[in-house]
Amino acid sequence: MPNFINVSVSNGVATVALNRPAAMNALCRELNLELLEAIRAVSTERVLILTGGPKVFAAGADVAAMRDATPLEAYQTSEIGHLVHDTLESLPIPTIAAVNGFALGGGCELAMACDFRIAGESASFALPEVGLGVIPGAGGAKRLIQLVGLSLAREMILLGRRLSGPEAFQAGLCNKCVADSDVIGEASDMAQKLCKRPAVALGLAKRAINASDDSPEIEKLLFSLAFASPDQKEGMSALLEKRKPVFKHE
Ligand code: CO8
Repeated sequence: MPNFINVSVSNGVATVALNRPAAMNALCRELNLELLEAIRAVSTERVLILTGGPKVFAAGADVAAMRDATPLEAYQTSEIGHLVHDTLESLPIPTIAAVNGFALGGGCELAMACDFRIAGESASFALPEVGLGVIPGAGGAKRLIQLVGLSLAREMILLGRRLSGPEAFQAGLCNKCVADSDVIGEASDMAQKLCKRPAVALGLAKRAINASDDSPEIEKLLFSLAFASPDQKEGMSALLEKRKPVFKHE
């Protein structure tokens, strides 16, 4: 049984909840290892919702554990962060971060590694690392630039600017901002919509999005691979026959 996360699955929707309330879900090594195992384990479900619960998403890497780290230990912290976030990003199923409260440092980086972010109004997104004498260490700078652009990313990283839920939505960091009490419900609604869509095409589209910086050959191959799924024939036939598709997700 994991100590710092809870995992549940219902009708193909996996929910992984960070559960280290005494330290505001600070991402210690053990929590990261549990998260890695859980993410891999739910990769055969249809959708993953990642949440920190109703109060806080995650207040970053564990500063208490990091303060006296040697450069080599710090490298290992960054390495595990990259591994968890890259695994999350490359999962074959869509992922949704349901964010209430603080998403700071590594917590903000973790949310950014998900495909979608639903924020509560009192959410707070920031990369405060420079103020602690370090820098974002789990791929956050690159993901932030992709989401909000270089100008705002510089403000957040170099000046420590925080974004509230509504500001994060306006900036494109979040897909939706809702009342705090509606965050999980909104994430579940999105998960239900995703479950209705053909799983094979979703997985291929996600890979194509992640590989959009790479050679166009990858997109050509992923596009052609979609034609190996019966859902391609069904989706196109349904359109031509003016009926609703019935997908097999195979
Ligand atoms: N690490 C360890 N413990 C933490 C952290 C943290 N990041 N954040 C909060 N806590 C602990 C506090 O020490 C406190 O513990 P205790 O009750 O034992 O004293 C408890 O959580 C509650 O915190 P506060 O009393 O401070 O609560 P407040 O409501 O006053 O403040 C804040 C909440 C604003 C979130 C404040 O705790 C804070 O600023 N925390 C640090 C935020 C931060 O700077 N995060 C960035 C860390 S660096 C980082 O993430 C680098 C990422 C590198 C790669 C990641 C790989 C995984």
